[in-house]
This record gives sequence, C-alpha cells and structure tokens, in this order.
Amino acid sequence: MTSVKGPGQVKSYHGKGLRIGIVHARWNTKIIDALLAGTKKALTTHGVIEDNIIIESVPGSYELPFAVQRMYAASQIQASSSGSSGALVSAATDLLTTSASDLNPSSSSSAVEGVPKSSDTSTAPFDAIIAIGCLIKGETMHFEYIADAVSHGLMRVQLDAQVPVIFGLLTVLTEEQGLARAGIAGETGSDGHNHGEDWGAAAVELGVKRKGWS
Ligand code: DLZ
Repeated sequence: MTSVKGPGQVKSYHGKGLRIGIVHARWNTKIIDALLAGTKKALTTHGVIEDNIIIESVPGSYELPFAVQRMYAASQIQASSSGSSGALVSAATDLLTTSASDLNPSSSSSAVEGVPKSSDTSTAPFDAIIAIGCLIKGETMHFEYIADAVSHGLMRVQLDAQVPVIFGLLTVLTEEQGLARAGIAGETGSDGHNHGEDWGAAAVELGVKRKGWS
C-alpha cells in the first residue's frame, strides 16, 4: 500500500540565489553523516550552489538552538559589514568558515562548466538554516528533556529571528529507527528514504517563499 506520509507532490523550487546554513550535532555520527549527505544532495539538486551552503557542527542536539541563533546573527553581521574589516566582522567570518565546497575542494573551480562562478557566491544573511540531530531514547528521562528543549528552542529562534529553521531532529526509540530514517538499511530494513533530502527541499522552499513574504 502506498504511504500517505510525506510532504506530497509540490512545485519544485529553485535555490540558486539562496544561502543556506546547516548546523549538525555530532552524537550518533553514522546517522548524522548520512542525514547531512542527504540534506546537501537535496540542496544542490534544487540549485543551491555549494559555496552558499555553510556547515557547522556542535557536540550534541542540545546545542542546536544556540548555534542556529548565533550562526544567523553572525551571517547578518557579515552581510551588513561586508567590505569593512572590524573585529566583529572577522569574528563572524571565522565562525562561518566551512562551505560545502571546502569539504569537497575538487568542486570549487570556477573554470568547470556547471560550477558556479565566484559572483554566484553570496554573503547575504542565511535564507534558511537546517538544524540536524539525532536523539536516541535511553533508559532515563534525558531524551524527553532534550527533545522538548530543542524543539521549543528551534521554534523560538525561527520566530524571533524571522528566518526559517528546518527541524532536522530525529527523535527515535532505537538505533534501527534512526538508521532507517537516514536511508541506511538496518536489521529491520529501510525503505531507503533519507529524511535529510526532505529537509534540504524544505529549506529551499521556505527560503524562496520567505523572500516573497518579506
Ligand atoms: C548526553 C547526550 C545523550 C545521552 N544522548 C544524545 C543523543 O542521543 N543525541 C544527541 O544529539 N546528543 C546526546 N547527548 C548530548 C547532548 O545533546 C548535549 O550535547 C550534552 O548534554 C551537553 O550539553
């Protein structure tokens, strides 16, 4: 039977002009790495250029709301001060050092067809930020507290900062559930669907729509 789950068939949005931040937790690395790869794949498939995908990491999911808030603020400072050279600017720039093409240097040459020219690289504030983490339930109440705090924290940041924050937090009961949702086959099998791909597509759609809602 076909599942009713998922965002449905929607118009595909093009993200060429968008600048997207990703911040991911490092806990449960195998699952996170796959989700991150799925997210980046969806962003570039939707036209976001690699130089405009800025990636940061934090130890665990609990750190995600603060990191999203600071990354967005730093991107605003960087954008409003671009061209000048104050300490604030360099602090912001230091924070925002890793782009997707830094992680894949072979793709950053502007001489290759299909690869963006440096003029396509944006220094605008982020159009959307994707927060990625994976909480796996243990024997204590830790899972409930962190899941609740992070969910509320991310919602608060997006409403306060008026920037879309994509909720890329898996809250799973077992490792197998996490692996399945990252598109990795586990003992219970996986339909191969990587939720990171949904998050990348959601970031592009919200980034594009937000420009129209400003
Ligand atoms: C401590 C902890 C535990 C037990 N489990 C997870 C988890 O499943 N997923 C995750 O992203 N982070 C976990 N953490 C770390 C916390 O999120 C946080 O990094 C620490 O409590 C430090 O603030």
